[in-house]
Amino acid sequence: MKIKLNLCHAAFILLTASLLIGSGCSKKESSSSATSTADNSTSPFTVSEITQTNSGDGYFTGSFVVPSDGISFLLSTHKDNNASVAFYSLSDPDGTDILSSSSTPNLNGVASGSLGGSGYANVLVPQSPSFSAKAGTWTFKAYNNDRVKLALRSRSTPTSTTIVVQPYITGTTWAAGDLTATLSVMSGIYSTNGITLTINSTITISDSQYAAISGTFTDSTTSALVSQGVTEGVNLFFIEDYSDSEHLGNAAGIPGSMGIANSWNGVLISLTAHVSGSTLDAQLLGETAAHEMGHQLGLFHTTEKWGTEFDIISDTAECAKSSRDNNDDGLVSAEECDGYGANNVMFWRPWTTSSQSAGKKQETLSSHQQHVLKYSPIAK
Ligand SMILES: [Ca+2]
Ligand SMILES: [Ca+2]
Repeated sequence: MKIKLNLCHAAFILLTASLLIGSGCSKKESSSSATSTADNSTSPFTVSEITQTNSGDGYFTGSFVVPSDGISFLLSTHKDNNASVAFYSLSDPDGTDILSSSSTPNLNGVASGSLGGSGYANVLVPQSPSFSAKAGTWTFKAYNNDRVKLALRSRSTPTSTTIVVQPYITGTTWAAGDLTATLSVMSGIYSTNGITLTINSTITISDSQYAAISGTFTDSTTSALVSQGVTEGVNLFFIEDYSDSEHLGNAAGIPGSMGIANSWNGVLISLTAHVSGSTLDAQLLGETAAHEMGHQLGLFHTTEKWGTEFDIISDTAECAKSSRDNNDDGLVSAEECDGYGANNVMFWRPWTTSSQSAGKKQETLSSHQQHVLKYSPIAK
């Protein structure tokens, strides 16, 4: 079954297990690198490393200031050997820990920075309109890591929004020109939802080792490919195929990394999975690219496959298994969710081929989903 893989899916299922994060992500105490924090006043988008202090209780603490014209930030923790990393807390200038389950609202068990990740985890503010990058001093407590970085956006106002997109293509079956129609579909989807994409020329990566790669971002070959991505936009890697799975595409996180050249700075999309006859299905491929980019910028599936888990966005429809799984197979298909979010870019599964032929599409983003994208640190 080809689905749009949500890499944080497994973590999502283990929502309750996240309560065990203290032990599950326990780290040996060691010194952490400390470098000076960059001056955030000079540019509307900055990435800086935050000085941390070993608090002596197994955690590392740090703080950063969101200026009065701050719009959004992505706080990330890194471990170069890909050991597990996470934040214990992240408190806003009012002292509210947005990673605590007792705060309202909170990202407990939602953000990878709360659940923990292998080598990389983050917290995005805002990941829904319920959050905002409040001006003032934010403080965090992190588990052992090699560094904590802050990507901060300020100054520009999110009334009109532009996002830079850098496509790449691997393998020898398809060429950059074969993506023209696909990128046009993708651009149209975002434009319809109030966001202008600046799509750079597709870069061809001909090295044969990148034709078919693992969908795991910590895999050394996948890491070497994704780390080539630009730092000023979202990187789309149209790979010939996956070597270890049959997905349409997958993102490096929800969100992935922004503004840092690393293993999580992009999404993978399989060309083989989108072949129709002797050509690429530009509509479906464009929808998949739009979907994976949505993940990379922080959007969850509106409804997960079993119809029992939903996104944190209040104005997207939910398609509940209890009322919509008409064929009792334990899954909620696009057809079963017609009118309940199946048209959304972030629905978990595409329409069937026959529905697509009948004109069914997934091109809609809700007002609140658009808010998350318009406030994205990587947007302008
Ligand atoms: Ca929702
Ligand atoms: Ca079903």
